[in-house]
Amino acid sequence: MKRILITGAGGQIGSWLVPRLRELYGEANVLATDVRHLGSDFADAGPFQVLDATDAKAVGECVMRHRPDTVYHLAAILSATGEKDPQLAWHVNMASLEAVLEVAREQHCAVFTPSSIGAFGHDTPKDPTPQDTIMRPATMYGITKVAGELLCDYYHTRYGVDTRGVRFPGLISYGAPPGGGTTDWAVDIYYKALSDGRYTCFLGPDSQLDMMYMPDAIDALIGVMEADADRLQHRNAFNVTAMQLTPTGLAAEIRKHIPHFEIDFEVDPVRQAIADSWPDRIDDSAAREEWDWSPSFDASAMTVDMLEHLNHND
Ligand code: VAH
Repeated sequence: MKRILITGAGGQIGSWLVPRLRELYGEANVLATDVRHLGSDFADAGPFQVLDATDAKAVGECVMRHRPDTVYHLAAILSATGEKDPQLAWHVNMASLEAVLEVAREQHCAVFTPSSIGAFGHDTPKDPTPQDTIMRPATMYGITKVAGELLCDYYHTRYGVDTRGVRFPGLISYGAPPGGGTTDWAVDIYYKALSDGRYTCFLGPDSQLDMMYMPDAIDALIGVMEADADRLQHRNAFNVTAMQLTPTGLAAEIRKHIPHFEIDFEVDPVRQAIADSWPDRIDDSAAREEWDWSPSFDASAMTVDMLEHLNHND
């Protein structure tokens, strides 16, 4: 039976991943941790511990107590927030990864670390963006993702640590709010469509980015970690995507259900510059070939499911 430790468990991904892993591996085997206390709902649902993932000693002590065989390391500062304090983003994203990799090396844990399409930059081919290509990101977040990919591959090659990761696109979900990313518009739009019938978008109308519905993202997180290691030509990290969306296109999808929905635009130059440096469409054929990646939700199915759950206040 697998034993799992998750850092950043209270974030947009973690709040979905923890219950899914507990269904799969048993509640007692999945220890959720986060730098802040997540309230009784979270803590009462299974093993939880406050953990600052940048504190190597605390991470080591937590691993020695819980004895996980796999660490899902989700704690990180995202792109837009990272640009407000780049030095903090570098510290949080890299000190925490170093702490996790070092204890994984000593205690023989497998490690999942999410990368992002934010690891690509202006010089990267935009459509399609290959699995193996130039990576010169324009944000501190992207720099930590490229450095993280290289560090994870190094720990695999040099020390044999089973490190794996995926480059996530923008992730769309209900429940825990997104955490200060450039793709947060694709989540906020659904909430505002229901509450106000309108949404003011911080990216321009035709800003196309890769996106994915959270149930597919969770399948990718678990799928890559359960893949047969002998099939993997890549490890850190795999391109994965499910759809390409623009604000105009997603608004049209929402209008199929809320006919009067209106969108307008107040472009945030910082987040627009970040989005402009990212791919239009990534090629995820390597993930499909090496571990059978295959998303289930397109924009239409995602919109039906999102509106249904939000209408029921999930
Ligand atoms: C961000 N949601 O916007 C994250 C993600 C591709 C975007 O990495 O920073």
